[in-house]
Amino acid sequence: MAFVKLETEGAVSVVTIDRPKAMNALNPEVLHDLEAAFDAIDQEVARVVVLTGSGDKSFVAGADIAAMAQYDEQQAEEFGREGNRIFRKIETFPLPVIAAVNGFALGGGNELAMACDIRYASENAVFGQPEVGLGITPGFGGTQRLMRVIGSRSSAREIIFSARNIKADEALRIGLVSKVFPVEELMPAVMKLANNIAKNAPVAVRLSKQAMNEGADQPMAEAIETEVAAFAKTFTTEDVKEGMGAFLEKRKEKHFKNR
Ligand code: CO8
Repeated sequence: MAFVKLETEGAVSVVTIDRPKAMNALNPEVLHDLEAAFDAIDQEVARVVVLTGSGDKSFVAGADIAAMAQYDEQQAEEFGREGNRIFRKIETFPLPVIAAVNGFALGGGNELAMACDIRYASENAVFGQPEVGLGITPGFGGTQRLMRVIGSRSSAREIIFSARNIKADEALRIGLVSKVFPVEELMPAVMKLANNIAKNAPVAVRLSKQAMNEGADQPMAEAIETEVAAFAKTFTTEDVKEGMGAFLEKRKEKHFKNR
């Protein structure tokens, strides 16, 4: 993996897109390495994944414009399909994925962050979908996820049609990110959140993610059934006995077994 690093710190796997000379822009090789990194995560060990960009300027500055400039319609379709497949894989990855947005998150960068479960950003982060200014549409999920993430058709259209940049404070206000931190505090805050999530019952966390993902695309009556099924399934685990047992015994220490 020349363009993506995978490190595991305790229960947290950190995936870092590492192409700083091009602001971590995504070309087919970077996308391939990104998928390989997620495939390499040991889900028996890791409980949470953190996704970030190397350097202190950019999370991901989008798809690689120099590469795309050469594409014909068929190549564009292939690249768009491949990027969407990999981003959907991240969105539906069994473990929670936290984006640590440490700088530019433009085009495919914002789309990648939106495929993650939670976004924390540094104060210097800049978001946006600049595609229409380049003569293209968002192609890695932006036309679909931005509206779903911020919950406003008007704002999603305003952002995509205007191609304007969004600073971290506005991203926080519109719900594109959950929290904003001074640059040096971003990774410690993300790791703290990741470790807090990792302390909880892993099967329950995974089923919660699955239910939220599946339910988002279902009519409410079906979505409620999705939740009921997930909830019932947790009662087949050993960890439900540990979690509730610890409460009833007034015990702070919990030892979840991931089963
Ligand atoms: N692609 C390729 N190279 C890039 C990209 C990019 N997206 N972003 C930055 N780089 C390169 C620059 O070309 C430059 O390279 P070099 O040193 O060789 O000239 C290097 O990174 C450093 O960049 P800058 O000198 O421009 O650094 P600045 O700090 O001045 O500016 C910016 C940083 C604001 C991030 C600026 O580089 C920029 O505007 N980049 C482009 C951002 C953009 O428009 N992104 C959206 C791309 S389109 C997209 O993502 C569509 C996704 C769906 C694709 C579906 C395909 C079918």
